[in-house]
Amino acid sequence: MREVKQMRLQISRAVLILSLLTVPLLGCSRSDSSVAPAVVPLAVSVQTDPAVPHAEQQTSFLVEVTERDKPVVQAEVSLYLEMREMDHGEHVIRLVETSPGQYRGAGTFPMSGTWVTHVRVKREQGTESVNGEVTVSD
Ligand SMILES: [Cu+2]
Repeated sequence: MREVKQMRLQISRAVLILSLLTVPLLGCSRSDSSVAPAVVPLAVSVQTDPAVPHAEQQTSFLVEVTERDKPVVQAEVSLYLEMREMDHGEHVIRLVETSPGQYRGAGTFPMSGTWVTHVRVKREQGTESVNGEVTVSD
C-alpha cells in the first residue's frame, strides 16, 4: 500500500520535472526558428478561499491564467502543492474551467506553514509552469 503511494508520488514528481523542463525548451525553439510563435510568459494568479487557508480544512482555489491580458481558455490546468521545508509529498489539485481563463478546484493542506504552489498549464503548444507561495494557518 505504502509502496504504491510512493510510486504515485514519484510519477507526479517526474511530470512536474518534465513540465519545468518544457519552459526553457520552448525558449530555445523561439531563438532557433523564426516560424515558431513568440513565447510570452503566462500571467497566473492563485486565489484561495479562505484567503488564509487553515490546515486540515478544505480550501477552494481560483487560478486565473492570462496571456497578453487575454484569458487562456481550454487549457489543462493543475495545481501542485508542496510544503516548502518538509516532505509531505505533492498534492495535486485538478482544476476545472468555470469561465474563460478561470480554473477552480478544492483541496486540503495537511499542515500549517509555507507551501509552494506550482501551477501547470498544458496546451497544444506546450506546458508552462508558474510557481508561487501560500501561507497556511493552524
Ligand atoms: Cu509539514
